[in-house]
Amino acid sequence: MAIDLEAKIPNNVDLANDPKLRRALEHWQPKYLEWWMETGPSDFKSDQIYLRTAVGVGKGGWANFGHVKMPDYRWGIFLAEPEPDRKIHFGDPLGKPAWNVVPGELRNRLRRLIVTQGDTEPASVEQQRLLGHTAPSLIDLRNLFQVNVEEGRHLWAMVYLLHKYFGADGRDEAEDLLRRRSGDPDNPRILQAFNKPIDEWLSFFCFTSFTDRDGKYQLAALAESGFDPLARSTQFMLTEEAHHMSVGENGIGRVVQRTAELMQEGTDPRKVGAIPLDVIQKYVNDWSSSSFDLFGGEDSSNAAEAFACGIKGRYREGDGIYKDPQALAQIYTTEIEEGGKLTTVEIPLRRAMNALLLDAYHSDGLRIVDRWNRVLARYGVDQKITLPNKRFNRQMGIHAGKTYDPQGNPMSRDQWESRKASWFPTDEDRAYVRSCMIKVHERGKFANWIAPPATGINEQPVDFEYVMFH
Ligand code: BYC
Repeated sequence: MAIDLEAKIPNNVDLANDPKLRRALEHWQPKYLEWWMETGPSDFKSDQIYLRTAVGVGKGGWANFGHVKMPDYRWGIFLAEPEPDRKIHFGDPLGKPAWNVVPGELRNRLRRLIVTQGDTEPASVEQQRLLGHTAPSLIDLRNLFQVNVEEGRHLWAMVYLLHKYFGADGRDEAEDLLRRRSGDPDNPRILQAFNKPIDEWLSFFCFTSFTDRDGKYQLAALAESGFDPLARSTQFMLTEEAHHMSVGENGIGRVVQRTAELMQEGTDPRKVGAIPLDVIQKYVNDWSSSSFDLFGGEDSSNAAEAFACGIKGRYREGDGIYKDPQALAQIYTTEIEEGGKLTTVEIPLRRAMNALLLDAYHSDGLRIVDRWNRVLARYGVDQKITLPNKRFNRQMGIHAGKTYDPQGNPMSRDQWESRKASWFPTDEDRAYVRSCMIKVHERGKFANWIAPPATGINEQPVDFEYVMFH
């Protein structure tokens, strides 16, 4: 499908030849901009930010880079190229042609998944709205805004599906996506981690490391969908998502590097406004465990239904890595605390789809923590950052209400309460981290709590003018 970049809404979905849909989306567009102005990044609206804008879906050269004012960003609708004669490759409809319309009986279930996915996008922008004021450098400020505008584009991706395929209900849902607010007690965002405040950069980097990574795994599962427009939307979103996770992974890596440099030279990080390793560990514990909850329950009839009816697959299902694409008559085993000890439980595989996705995510988390630990080793620091066990601090699923230490060992509620302050940021830790957040707007300069990145953006130097203030 040709890409129309000149249209009011850039797109490759032939909006020009669908006047009803085009009008509906053009009606939603000013409301979206109003939402952006009200709850998007506070200030910086007249500054020129060096941003990447999606302009196509091809493998090479799908984006342009240039200085843009954020409210002028060209938010568009882009679906990956269709695969001719695509067949559903898992669940009960295995081998049937992929759907290009929503099967009536799947309507509610699909809409719920699309709305839940869509809701996380504006939520994250709202959570991060004040961070620009304390950015540790120009390149970090630019990366924050890049993540923000692309989360806005991901909202567009889901709103397109709601408008195109779900009639009046879809249009209502699209309006509601702009009405809910992160952290609002009366009208919060749907998933819990998207209501947590992010008011300093250590949380931002943990969020982009761990919560955006949930995004990667959920989008990858939806990219397998038998509902082809959802599969193609999420496939393209994954292209953009990779940068968001690298902002987090490299961001924490740079914080760890700065702390390690100071430790190597014998300076206490706390004396010079940098972040001690034990505080970094507490933030990792907090954000990773609340991201585990985003996978839903390990034993879930919702997940079983979504798999059975062909709308949400397993991670890399299409690569043919699973023996049985229908996941019938197989058992998933895991361990749960019973009477103070770990006991093995068996879950029919289809009901364990969320647990399987969490397993893949957790292994990926171990990989990034390992990367941070290699930085520590390079500076001769013999401490390590650890990723908590999947059972730790769970509010959703089979472990909710139970108490485990970060290694996953069961413990009593009293023991847990008495150790809590050593695992999670205390009020003092949070106040200290906030006190380190000092804005740096000079080209090529960095706050003292974070090392410069190894490279710049789009082959520009690290000291490039990533933000031009008006
Ligand atoms: N908080 O059967 P269950 C991203 C609800 S992040 C609150 O155990 P299910 C991004 C659940 O809705 C990726 N409620 O689990 C990252 C259900 O409610 P109903 C976002 C929760 O339904 C950074 C009930 O509990 N995408 O893209 O199989 C920046 C029982 O649930 C939570 C998606 O999530 C929770 N943590 O799975 C920007 C993909 N967990 O229906 C963006 C779409 C569960 O009984 N969503 N509940 O009222 C899904 O696939 C599923 O909705 C979930 C839950 C995986 C979230």
